[in-house]
Amino acid sequence: MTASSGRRVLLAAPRGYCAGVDRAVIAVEKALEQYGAPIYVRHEIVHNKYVVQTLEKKGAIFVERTEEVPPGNIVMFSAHGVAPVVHDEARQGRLATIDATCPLVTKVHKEAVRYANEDYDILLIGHEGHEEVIGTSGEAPEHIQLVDGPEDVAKVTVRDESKVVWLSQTTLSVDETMETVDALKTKFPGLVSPPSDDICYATQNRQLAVKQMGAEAELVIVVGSRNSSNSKRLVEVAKLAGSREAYLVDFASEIDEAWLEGVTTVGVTSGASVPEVLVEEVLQWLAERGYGDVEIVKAAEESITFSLPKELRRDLREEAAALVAERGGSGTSEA
Ligand code: 10D
Ligand code: SF4
Repeated sequence: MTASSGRRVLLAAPRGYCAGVDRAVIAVEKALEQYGAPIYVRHEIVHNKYVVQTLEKKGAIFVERTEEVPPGNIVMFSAHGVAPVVHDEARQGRLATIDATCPLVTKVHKEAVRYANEDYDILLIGHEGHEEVIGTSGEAPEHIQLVDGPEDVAKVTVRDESKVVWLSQTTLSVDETMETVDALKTKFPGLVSPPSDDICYATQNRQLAVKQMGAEAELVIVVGSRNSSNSKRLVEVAKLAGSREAYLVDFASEIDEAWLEGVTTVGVTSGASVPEVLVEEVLQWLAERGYGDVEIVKAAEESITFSLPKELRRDLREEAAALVAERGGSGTSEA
């Protein structure tokens, strides 16, 4: 098949790793280098199957609960953030900690604490059960209620309509969130907005790029894992932007040849937790089927970076050993 067949790929830019994911993945690698295996990670460091499998091979052990980590070890908190109670659990379990929470998630935690201290009712727009929402809600459980989309607005009740603020998860659909906010504002005209966007720059930019390609691409392939909120949103945004079909795949091997029937233009993008090597494999797969002509659809420039968690500058193995020794070194957890 030649390029003259008109078959082509529109490749979104930006796509893939955001600054928070890059920082978190490097933090696990550095911790393994500095302290040696095992490094325990509470929850998937980022929601990507390939990243988790690769880090497991290097000596990371992923657990869902702090109590699963034996005393005297190092545990890292994932980029999605944790509730304060999780820091308490780690102390109780005599664990040295590294916090890989994305600074933009921490920003939302701080907003939640500030509004809770001012006794606001906080309406947190986000997806029920998502790790980030669990962490943010844990900052002020008595003040925060979850609003999981516009259809949830009807059931929201507040103590004082003049003291209500909305905050959000960082990886939501921008358009759907604005729908939810509009519905909340109709119900509570005095609703206060967060001081700056909670949906982060990376989520917004990846959605913008997909919107730009959605009108032209009959098919959009989003590389990302099933549990990745921001990756799933890209599929929804592609369909709303006009793409006939949009699919989420972890690996090129999951693409179905039948998806290409009657398709001239394929859009390709990836979620914020997806390494570029997985996109390259998808591009290679498409090129082998006549879609070798690749055009970049650029929606934004990104240059933001975050410094690594400060705990990586300390001797955490020594700290973890001291935590066990100071309480008698029995090796049993009090948590
Ligand atoms: O599910 P998600 O989109 O929140 O997480 P993922 O790990 O896929 O992407 C990075 C986003 C983070 C850590 C939340 F800010
Ligand atoms: Fe941080 Fe945004 Fe990346 Fe989440 S998606 S880790 S908030 S930069």
